Amino acid sequence: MKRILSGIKPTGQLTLGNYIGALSHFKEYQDDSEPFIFIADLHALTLPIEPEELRKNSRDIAAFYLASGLDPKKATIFLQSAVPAHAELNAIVQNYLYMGELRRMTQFKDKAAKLKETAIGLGLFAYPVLMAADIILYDADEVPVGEDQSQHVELCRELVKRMNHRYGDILRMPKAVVPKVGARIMSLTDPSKKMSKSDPKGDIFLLDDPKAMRKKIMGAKTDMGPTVTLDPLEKPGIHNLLTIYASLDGISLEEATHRFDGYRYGDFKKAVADKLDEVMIPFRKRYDEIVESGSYREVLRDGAKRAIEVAEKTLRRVQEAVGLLVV
Ligand code: ATP
Ligand code: LTN
Repeated sequence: MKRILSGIKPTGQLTLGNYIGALSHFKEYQDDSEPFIFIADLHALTLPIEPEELRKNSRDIAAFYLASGLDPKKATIFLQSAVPAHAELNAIVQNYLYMGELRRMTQFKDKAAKLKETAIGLGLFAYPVLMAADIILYDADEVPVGEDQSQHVELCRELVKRMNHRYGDILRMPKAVVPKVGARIMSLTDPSKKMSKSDPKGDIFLLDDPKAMRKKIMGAKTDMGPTVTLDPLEKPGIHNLLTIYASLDGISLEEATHRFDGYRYGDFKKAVADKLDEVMIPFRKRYDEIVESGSYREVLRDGAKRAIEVAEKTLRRVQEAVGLLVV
């Protein structure tokens, strides 16, 4: 069966961008593939974070995975830090990726630009190395992610090519799968910037109450001209709202544009807010129930057991291939 792997790092409250670009797609694979879906908590340590916040964010992501419809009988859901093989494989594969390559990564450049040189941790620089280890460990065929992560998956492909060339075909070649609509949801206050949980201006958070979500949609920055048309360059704000609507409704951007052709901005925004209610209110209810019941704990424990079994096998294979003495 096809293997799927993806994760989200618990660096802050999840946004609508995380939901539309990544989270909402994971369940689509569980009937005909084998999804491994994890909480990238080691990755969350690459920037300073309070211990209590990290713990709460990790729990929230587990609950969001379940609330999104992932079924723990079909998908393996686990914490990255609960599977030691991630760190072990990281220690091996870091020798096959190069400083020049890592320095070119957009995410590193963006995050490092906000820090003093002396405050840039080694983990932030080496972030894509650990991410490559995550992917390789489960022999993933496909990695569903938002657009901003595809560069990291490309680098992982480069690593696989390199190691397979050197040691024979020991690793599966993964590929990034980016959604056709909604791979890059933009900030509602500045549609030239990605909606991002670490830069919360213009974000909709999955834990916002419905009133707050509506207010943010109604106040979203729009563009010149009174009515809805599809024009990503001249009307980036409207384009973003059309993308949000289309993704939540499961239709194409063209269909959404057709549906709102000639609508005034206010009426269109109201329809987007209504659609958001329709999807988010039941989602939030499921999340509350899962957190309340604590059922995510057992899911994570069982998931880690299953993940360890699979990951250990790949780790052995790589250890043997590179010449470590396995006894
Ligand atoms: P941070 O701000 O901490 O860097 P983030 O909000 O960019 O975080 P990640 O944890 O890096 O979120 O991403 C989790 C998943 O959500 C990834 O697959 C990523 O590509 C996707 N994603 C993040 N932001 C967006 C967005 N604005 N639109 C679509 N997908 C997104
Ligand atoms: N970098 C990802 C999280 C992540 C990931 C992965 C995604 C860590 N390891 C492996 C897919 C595959 C992010 O969401 N920023």
